[in-house]
Amino acid sequence: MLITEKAQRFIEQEDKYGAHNYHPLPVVLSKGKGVYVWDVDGKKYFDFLSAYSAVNQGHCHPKIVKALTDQAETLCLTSRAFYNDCLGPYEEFVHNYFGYDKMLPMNSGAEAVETGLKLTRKWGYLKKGIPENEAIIVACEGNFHGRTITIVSISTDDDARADYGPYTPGIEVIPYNDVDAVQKIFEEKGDKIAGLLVEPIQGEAGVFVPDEGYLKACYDLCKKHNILFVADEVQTGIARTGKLLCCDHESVRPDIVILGKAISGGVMPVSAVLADDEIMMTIRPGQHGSTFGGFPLACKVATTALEVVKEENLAEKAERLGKIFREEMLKIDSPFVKLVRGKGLLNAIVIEPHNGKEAWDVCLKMAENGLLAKPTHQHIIRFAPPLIITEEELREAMEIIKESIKTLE
Ligand code: IF1
Repeated sequence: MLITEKAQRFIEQEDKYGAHNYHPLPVVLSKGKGVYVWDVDGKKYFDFLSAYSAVNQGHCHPKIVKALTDQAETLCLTSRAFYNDCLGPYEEFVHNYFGYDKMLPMNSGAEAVETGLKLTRKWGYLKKGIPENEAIIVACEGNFHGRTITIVSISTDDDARADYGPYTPGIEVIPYNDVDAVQKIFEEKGDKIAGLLVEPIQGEAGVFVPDEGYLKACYDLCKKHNILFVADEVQTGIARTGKLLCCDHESVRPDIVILGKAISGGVMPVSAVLADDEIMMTIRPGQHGSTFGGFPLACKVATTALEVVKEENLAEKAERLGKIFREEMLKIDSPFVKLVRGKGLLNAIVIEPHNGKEAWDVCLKMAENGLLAKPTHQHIIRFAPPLIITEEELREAMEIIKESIKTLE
């Protein structure tokens, strides 16, 4: 892949002055519109990462950008020391949109997960009556919930976790997609377990879709043992998988929903936790918060980004186009393609290394041909275009993917 001098300068700058906590593809982006991004040399690409599903509404969506700039000229930040005229309307909008009594606004996905865990523990002590400091939260192997110390304490990925100890206690990890494991731990320790934290699809694990019925079975076990079902929908939510929430596929209504990424259309960090009063009201004034959480700019941007999801039928689009994507990718007859999986427009191809080439090489070839995607776990490529993509654009993009795989053979 050709790296121009101009691009190289930006890469070297990051390399020299920035922490080395990422290993990006050697592409330097400077502009985005809809399903496309452009690099500093003006080359155009399909964006098939969508900032890890944050840009579901497409880059620089005019309506969302307008909400941002209008509000930016009016009032940006008040803190929660005072009321403002944006938060209440946003909270009521989210109540009507998702059907939960209340929301708690935060900024990043990790903060929302932390909030969900704090809420789960509070409920465990105040409502369920778990003895002080004995609450357990159950999570799943292969999870990705963010990067705070408590969250990496839950992680089973050595890269994410190693050398960040001592780890937060009170967490038990069981295999994912294994109902028996849930049943077993609930039967052994159910009276001390406050919540079960699950991703409806594991993104980082390589778009690992659990068996049909898994979420429902987990939910039913939670109800049986008076345990909260906590869904991390940071990546799967907001229409990505073909429904507003991925849990909707199994008609499961989580006790706590954690949202982030696309709730703002990728315009700024906005996250939220949804729950009904019996849970949400266990946190009282002074017991949790954030300077920016629910700030006026975020309220306007998120409201508009959620409106766009409905107005442009993004859930239905993701469902329909996702089927086409998997169908077409399965048709690729190549030693590289081992497996195609996903739901809606959150998909992955599992790559079988061939001729010394692996997923990274496929991604470099696709970038050369005008499509950006990123490998995860060395042999898996995630494909998650903005949901505003048209069928025609999708077909064009799929040609690039096929062509790239074919030329590598
Ligand atoms: C990075 C993966 C995606 C998430 C779920 C919470 C968060 C995330 C289900 C935290 C964040 C990210 C962060 C990003 C890579 C990425 C990712 F590859 F690691 F797994 F999307 F697939 N829950 N996911 O997926 O949200 O605090 O980042 O706003 O570079 O760490 P955040």
